[in-house]
Amino acid sequence: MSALVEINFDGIIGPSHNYAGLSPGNIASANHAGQTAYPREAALQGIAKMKHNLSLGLRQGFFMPLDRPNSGWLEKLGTTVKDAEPHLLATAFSASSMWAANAATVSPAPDTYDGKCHLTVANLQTMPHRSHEWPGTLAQLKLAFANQNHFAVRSPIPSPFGDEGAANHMRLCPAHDAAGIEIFVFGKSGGPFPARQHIEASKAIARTHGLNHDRVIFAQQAETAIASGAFHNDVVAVANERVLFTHEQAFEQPDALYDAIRSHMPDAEIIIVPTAKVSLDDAIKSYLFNAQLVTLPDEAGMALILPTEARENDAVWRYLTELVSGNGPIRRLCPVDVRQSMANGGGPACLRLRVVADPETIDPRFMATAERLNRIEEVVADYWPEAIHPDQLSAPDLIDSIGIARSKLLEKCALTELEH
Ligand code: SUG
Repeated sequence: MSALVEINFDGIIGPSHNYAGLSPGNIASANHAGQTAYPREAALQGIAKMKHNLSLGLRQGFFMPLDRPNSGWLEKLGTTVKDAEPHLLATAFSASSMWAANAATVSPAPDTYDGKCHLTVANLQTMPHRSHEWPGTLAQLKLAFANQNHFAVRSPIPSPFGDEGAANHMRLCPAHDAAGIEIFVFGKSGGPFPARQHIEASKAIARTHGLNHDRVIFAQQAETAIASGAFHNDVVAVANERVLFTHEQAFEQPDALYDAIRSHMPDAEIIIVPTAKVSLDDAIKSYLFNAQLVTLPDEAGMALILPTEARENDAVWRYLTELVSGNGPIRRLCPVDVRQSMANGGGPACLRLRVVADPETIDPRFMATAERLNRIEEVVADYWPEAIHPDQLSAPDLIDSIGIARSKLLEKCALTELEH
């Protein structure tokens, strides 16, 4: 018998972390464009979040940062790290694979026709700096989930259908190891910002993962939400087991979605945060929904692992404090400091990919323990650049130090086969 549990795989924040303003429609990325970033501090914040979650009794894994700047990608464009125009160099440099919620869409084994956990690597084709992530991500997924009795790791959905992975996918289930309902959230083009998740990609994933038609829902993201800066659905909604926690303005046709959920799962609990209490702008600024909504193993109830920014917003904190003081399923608030990632639009939930699996079936090199995180922390403290300003990206010393930093980490984690 295998024991299926939820494991959160966080992207370790890479040594090339910087603020280049590469994501139109992502307000934090635009607002911080051109500022100095602190990769060492960023990665330490990410590791502290993983340690925090381990201390709650949650299972934790991680992914390695990708090789940046991506010289192979620049080569395909007929240029080199030395000669690339600044905008292309920034595009090749991005540490955006840290946001592992965009690595893949995951359908756990109890939901699929063949009883395997299916993972489709996201093509991320809408944003140029993210479009070249998938080969590096796929290489890691193939290693981590190499056990073909339990996993099917799938190639990306072909162009032109944009797919951004788990950030636009939610699962409701009585318990993680039981069959669930999978909700695919897509956007429609035509607004001021790109709609990154295309319905054709979502439908293709539901088909290729072999999901039962009767347990799949497709829901359109509200156009106002995308226009206000919710470039992924996980900025305005999050689900865990039988709970959906959502902003009132997250979906284009919210009532139809709630009805569909209730008809599939009568005991689903839908917590709708009204605009009158938390405006869409406050929700997007504070990232209260970009929380990890987790079931606490040792306590009754669930916790929200939220960014500290949620505590700093009065309306948001008032709402949340009230929420956890009631008798609802969410009982605990755990603010974590991931400010360096937040400044590029990535909260606690963006930094992780949820996989429901038996930990014994996963390559142990990707699984976290407090001790392994300490060792990773040492590499980060010794080798990650302290600061990067976007004007510095062509500096040869910086490029060398980023390469060395990643190699040291791969060595420490015995993952040198991911070197190139
Ligand atoms: O794709 N930011 C990422 C943030 C991703 C957040 N993920 C989830 N919501 N799941 C993005 O927009 C900014 C990079 C820059 O501007 O340098 C960036 O890519």
